[in-house]
Amino acid sequence: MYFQCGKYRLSLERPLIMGVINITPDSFSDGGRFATRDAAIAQARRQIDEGADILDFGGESTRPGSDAVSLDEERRRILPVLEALRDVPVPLSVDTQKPELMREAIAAGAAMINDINALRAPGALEAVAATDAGVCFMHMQGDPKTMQHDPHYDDVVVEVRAFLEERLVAAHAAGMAGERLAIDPGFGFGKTLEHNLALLRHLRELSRLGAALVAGLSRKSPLGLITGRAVDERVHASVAAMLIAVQRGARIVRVHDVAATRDALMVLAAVQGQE
Ligand code: HH2
Repeated sequence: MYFQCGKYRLSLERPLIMGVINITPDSFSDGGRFATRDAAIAQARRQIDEGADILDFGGESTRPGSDAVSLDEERRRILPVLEALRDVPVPLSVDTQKPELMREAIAAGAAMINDINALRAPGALEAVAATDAGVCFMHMQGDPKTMQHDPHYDDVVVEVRAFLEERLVAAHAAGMAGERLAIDPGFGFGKTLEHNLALLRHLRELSRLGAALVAGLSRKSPLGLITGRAVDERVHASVAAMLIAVQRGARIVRVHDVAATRDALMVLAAVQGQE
């Protein structure tokens, strides 16, 4: 199985590491650390050295309670970084909900669009479908401002799976080849601890939908609830959750701590090689 994004054809035989770089002042875990162009570029190069297979840039925090950012501001944060990294040897992904920025980012060299809103904004599906970029469709209940107020599902696994299936059907109808599509249950996006645990427990069911399965648990609040640790002390829990996700079918892991993730995946690969 492959994930095709832009000129890159990535084998999913081994799990891929998607390094997160938030060019924002307010992201929940790295807010402010990579908010300038130079800091974001340096972090991108560091993550490549540490073993990142894809770099995912965000110009708008979507942590619970966050406010939306204007197109101009998001553009100002993202585009100069993409332009500076045009020649790096890994695909660049942009985490955005805005169709205009999707188009501009792809023109500036992005090979992938990662949308927490799963291309539901008017014009978003069309903006990406006409290109050769890969796309990640993520599930979210509500919107970031209010999503953690009172999340409710009758059956979270059934509902998330149905949503992702519907988005895959929409992508196919828009002419997108299956190899360009990734799906993500959206850990922490309109979900209680129990909802997140149920999704992780049953992740295998989502891996059977035929698209590359992405999991983003890195440093998130469910790990804080389980361990009692603050956001900058959640690396070990993040690595544990990531390994569980991979063993249940995740093929792309979205993480802040690339080196720790890579070491853990090397141990897993060594053990699997002996089986
Ligand atoms: N999580 C975040 C943002 N984008 N995209 C995908 N596909 N999956 C995720 O789980 C996901 C995502 C939130 O994390 P982060 O980017 O670190 O924080 P913030 O939204 O505060 O910038």
